[in-house]
Amino acid sequence: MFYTIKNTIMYAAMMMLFFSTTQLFAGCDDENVTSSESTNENLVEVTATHNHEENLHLFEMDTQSISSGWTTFEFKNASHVDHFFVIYKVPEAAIEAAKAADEPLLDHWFQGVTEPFQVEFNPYAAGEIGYGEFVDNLVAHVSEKGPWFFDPGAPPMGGPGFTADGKTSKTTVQLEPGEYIVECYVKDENEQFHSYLGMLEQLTVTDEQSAAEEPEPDMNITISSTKGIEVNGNPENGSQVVEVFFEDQTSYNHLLGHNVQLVKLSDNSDQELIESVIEWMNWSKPGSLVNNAPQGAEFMGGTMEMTGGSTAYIHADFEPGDYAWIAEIPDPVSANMLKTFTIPE
Ligand SMILES: [Cu+2]
Repeated sequence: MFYTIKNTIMYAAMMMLFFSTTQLFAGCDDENVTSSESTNENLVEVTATHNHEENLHLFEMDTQSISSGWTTFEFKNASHVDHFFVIYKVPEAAIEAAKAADEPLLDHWFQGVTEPFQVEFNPYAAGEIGYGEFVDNLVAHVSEKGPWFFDPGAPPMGGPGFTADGKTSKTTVQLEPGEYIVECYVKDENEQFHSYLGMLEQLTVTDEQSAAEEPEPDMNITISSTKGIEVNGNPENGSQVVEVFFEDQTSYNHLLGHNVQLVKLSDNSDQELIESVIEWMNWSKPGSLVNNAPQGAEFMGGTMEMTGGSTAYIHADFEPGDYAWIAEIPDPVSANMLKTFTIPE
């Protein structure tokens, strides 16, 4: 079943490569047309909140619709637990299936993907079945309710990475016109995914091309399955724009691909702390990716998973201290996806 998922992702990646190539040419034309217009940031402001009465985790977005092109997401975590904001492009097949079922797209996604994930995860989290059986059950359930999730697949388009409670992070990605679903799959103490508890929203990217320009990076990161995280340039105190290029993408044994997270550490030579952070980041382990990162680790944002060939820009705000770039994969050390660094006083 990993093979199926992997093939799906590779197919999606190939399609994205095709789309991004065509968009490259479209973008050149549009730039000429809009060059005399003033630039704007094409900003979506998102606030993560918690409704204590009903135990709902929510994204409050200042808009449900935005023009296409470079789009910046300002993600304010106003709740008591950690969150992120991952963006998936909804395939046309899902839009058609929702229409055929006479269901709103968001409901159709919830029933096709979000609910099956939670329903099949429950017995595994309770220790009643093993991981392999959970994955088999999950694939069967999603194939029945939301087959478009595997074929043609919903390409991940990045979005603000892990952001600690009380923190704000900012990430820019390029979005083409279409329908998108955004979610957070951090879990609560009952092993329930935030997406299942309300953190699932729809964003429409319109045909209108925004005048927002591609951000100018201060430093670059490249991530790939073969070389891991490669950092070019030194982070400095203050605001820094970090370009992240996804050279490729693949599927790891937690069924997801790689991404780049920025974490502030009380001491980045503390191996026990780093081990506990790695352990915490793995959603597929019961007890992990629950509520808040371990004491001594504070997530500052990053970029969620993207298809190979994609670029995201992280708007980081550094202060003196210890940090690491880390991918949310089960064994980031072996994959060369853990890079510690220090911003001097
Ligand atoms: Cu969350």
